[in-house]
Amino acid sequence: MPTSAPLTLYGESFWASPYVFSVFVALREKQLPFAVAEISLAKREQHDAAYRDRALTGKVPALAHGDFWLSESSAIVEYLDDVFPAPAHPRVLPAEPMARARARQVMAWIRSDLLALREERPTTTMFYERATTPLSPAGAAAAATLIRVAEAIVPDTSPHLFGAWTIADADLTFMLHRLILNDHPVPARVAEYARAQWQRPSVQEWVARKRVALEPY
Ligand SMILES: N[C@@H](CCC(=O)N[C@@H](CS)C(=O)NCC(=O)O)C(=O)O
Repeated sequence: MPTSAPLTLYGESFWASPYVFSVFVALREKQLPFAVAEISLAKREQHDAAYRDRALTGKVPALAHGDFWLSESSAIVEYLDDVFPAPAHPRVLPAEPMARARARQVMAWIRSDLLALREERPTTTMFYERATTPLSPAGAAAAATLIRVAEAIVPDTSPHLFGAWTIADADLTFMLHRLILNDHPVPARVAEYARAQWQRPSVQEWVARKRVALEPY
């Protein structure tokens, strides 16, 4: 695949998916030109054979690079760093192996744990109406775990987890904003880290996006 082949990010119409967010930010940070195609989850377009058979999983995001299709957001992020390497394209994962492993750990954990928090503070409460019900004991426990881990890994002396910005900063910040935007108390140092990360231009481009009215999906 020539690296100059066109890139298309398949996202969803409400611009609320944390996984599409991660790939969108990675593409922007790598300064790659790309098109966006919106799949309507409300119309269940992710299950249309034309999309599903290429994306394999029938989920968003998928990235098409020419005729090569890839889904799973963290696989896409790693592909982008492999195929569009530094210094021509800024890295989105740390260069140093232990830091890179830690970044992947944070990303895998965010994608696989904290289910109650993801369910009770869905991303629609970040970009549409705020949550109206308190967290259940399971949701509160997940929030406490997120805060404990963030307190352990957010450094005192740097605005980023690994010296320079990486996509793990964006993913952790997105997860923390499920709490922050819904007025859940977050310790000052972690809140300050997340609020500063939220101002990053690639992140703000996503946040400030004009969104269509929310439909059930
Ligand atoms: N592990 C996947 C998760 C992707 C995912 O769950 N995407 C959701 C949108 S946030 C989706 O496509 N849902 C539609 C469905 O499951 O039918 C990734 O990291 O890309």
